[in-house]
Amino acid sequence: MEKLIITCAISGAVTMPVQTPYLPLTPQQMADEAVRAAEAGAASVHVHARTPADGKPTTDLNVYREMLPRIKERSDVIVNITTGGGLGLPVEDRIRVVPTFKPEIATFNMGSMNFSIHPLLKRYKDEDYRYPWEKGYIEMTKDIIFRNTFADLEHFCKTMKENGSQPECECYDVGHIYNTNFLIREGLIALPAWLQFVTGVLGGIGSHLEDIMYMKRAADRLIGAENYRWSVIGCGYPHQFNVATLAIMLGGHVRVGLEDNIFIEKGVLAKSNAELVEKTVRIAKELGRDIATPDEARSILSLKGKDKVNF
Ligand code: KMH
Ligand code: ZN
Repeated sequence: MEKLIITCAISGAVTMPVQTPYLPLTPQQMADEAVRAAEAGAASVHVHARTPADGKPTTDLNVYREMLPRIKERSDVIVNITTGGGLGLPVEDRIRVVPTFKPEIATFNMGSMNFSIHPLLKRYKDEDYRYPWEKGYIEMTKDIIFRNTFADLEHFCKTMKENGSQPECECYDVGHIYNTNFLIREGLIALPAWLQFVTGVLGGIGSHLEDIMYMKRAADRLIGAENYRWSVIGCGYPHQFNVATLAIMLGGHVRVGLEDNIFIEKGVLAKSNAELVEKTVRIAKELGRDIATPDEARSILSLKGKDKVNF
């Protein structure tokens, strides 16, 4: 079996500061967490930007300028930048990271959808929130559409192609695999494609093992098993580790990290992203799957290399 590529999603835009004090919010904290996750075994780190003063999701390129070089100078890890940005952020602002920083990988969200975190509201009282923006942001997600129209998809993947960035096709449901296949047939996504099955988002498919098998079977049938590689995200606990274990067994790859799950064990907060990576490495080792280094992951995914990014 191919060595296991572990991606660590460091902070994201849907984990709220109220949920865990361990969520990195500033460029320095994110860079430190990214380097530690890489030392623990992540070949790739997935990053978003947040306003340093209050941790609110942003597409401000200056925040990335503070973060990206701090990762690159201390680690060989692959840096995968979001083009999802944050919920409610404009499409034009989301894609600017690609021509600006020319990353080795960027996320590519495969369709418009409801993407909501509003059930979090029930868990917290007003006095629990650490920052004034948090409650309104969570409320807003009940009534927005995470926009990724076909025109957006075409614009995003053309921009990624022009900048040598590998699109990571985020598939939140089976229809997104059909969309990915459509863009492959249109010649807009090169083969082998890199798919991320994103499970457990409210608005998308669940994280049951049957869901993962269904996604994989659909991709095998449509795209062809030899024409794509896949990784899986399970949002929340214990899904993050359950779906990771399945992927490890099936020859897929995995994403873990505080963007998707804040618990290391039932009811116990992970104190860092590295802790989540370490647990994944332990599971993989128990199951006899070797872990890919960043350079091994670059070769598996045919990436252009760290020297060709623009940061
Ligand atoms: N927050 C994840 C569920 C992106 O950044 O473009 C999805 C994600 C997508 O990571
Ligand atoms: Zn993300």
